[in-house]
Amino acid sequence: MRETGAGEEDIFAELCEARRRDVPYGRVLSSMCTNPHPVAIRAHQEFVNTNLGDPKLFPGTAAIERRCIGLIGELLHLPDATGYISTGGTESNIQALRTAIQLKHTDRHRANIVVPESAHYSFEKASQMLGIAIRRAPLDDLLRADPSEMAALIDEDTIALVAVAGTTEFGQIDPIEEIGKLAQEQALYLHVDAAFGGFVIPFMEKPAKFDFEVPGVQSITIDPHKMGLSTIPSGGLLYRSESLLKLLEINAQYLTSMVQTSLAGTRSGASAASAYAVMQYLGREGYRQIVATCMKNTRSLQEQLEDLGMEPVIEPVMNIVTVGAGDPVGLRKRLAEKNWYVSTTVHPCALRMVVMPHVTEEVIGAFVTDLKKVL
Ligand code: 0PR
Repeated sequence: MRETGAGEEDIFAELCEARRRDVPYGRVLSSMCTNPHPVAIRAHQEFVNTNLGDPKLFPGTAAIERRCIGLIGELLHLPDATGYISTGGTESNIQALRTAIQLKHTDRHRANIVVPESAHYSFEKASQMLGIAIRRAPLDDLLRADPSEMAALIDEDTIALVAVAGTTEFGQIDPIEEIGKLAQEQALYLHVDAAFGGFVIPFMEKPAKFDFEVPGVQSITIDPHKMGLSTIPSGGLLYRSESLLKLLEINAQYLTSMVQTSLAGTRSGASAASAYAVMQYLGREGYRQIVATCMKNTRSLQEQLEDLGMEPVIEPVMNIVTVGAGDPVGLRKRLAEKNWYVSTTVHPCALRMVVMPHVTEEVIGAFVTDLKKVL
């Protein structure tokens, strides 16, 4: 660190120069994040010095977090759900599995969880950190979890099942009602990862059942910083009952609140304020319009790619397009040379594009024009 401070203008010149090197969202078709809504940014700024790690010092901010969880609970068919605003899907998934361990009181070094092969890599992190084994069940032909394959992996050391509502790679929705039945039959904890789908599925024309409406679902990950248009970091972890959240309580006597359930200690209230503000501002109608536009653009991109001879891996269920393309990894690199960012999937290998709100008709038009050049 320097001995004496630098001038503010010099510092900001350096920061702005660095920021200019970042890829603008208008060139990004690989991300589940997008430009936050202006109302979310304003709320974030207003709460930038708040700390929900010590909620009794910030009772107003803590009340906003509770209202925020209330709104998300309503969206997920359980208005009195409990939970908290986390840093994102990874934290929520880790914490949900921590809850399942606490609930079972089993020897965690024998414990296992059963997840579909499509589960996000955050479950791998959770498995390493929590010291539990992860068993991956093969998918069906449409890349959804196969409940019978999951059932075959369950044994007496299984502590939880995971289902995904909006898979990271293909945007597929698992048959959560069936998996819910399986969880109930086997008396197992069921966590649904709707990090991406949570702010999409409820606003679709024919929403699939994926939330607390499904008996057996105990907790849900849902991220405002993805399709919720909140600022980063803003994740959600919701529980069917308060007793589940309480299993995470750690004594923290020196705090004003005495206990803490979140994984992060010090955590910004901006995450909750931002998510709350944008949900209030848009309402269901606002999100419905956003999702309808994303789905229209998804179909348009899909058709334009089909015209170029690229076959869809699955018909898009949500706003993610995946297509076969001779050498997807090579194509991805050639597109990056033209300053377009797409991603590739692993099983099966395909070119993947997430049609977030910033992926407009104009963006798609310009993207397809350049794609034709590199093909
Ligand atoms: N669950 C699912 C289904 C996810 O898709 C993701 C993230 C997570 C959990 C974890 O969420 P956090 O990253 O908030 O902890 N999926 C994206 C991915 O891994 C995250 C992402 C977003 C990656 C933007 C890149 C990017 O530019 O692809």
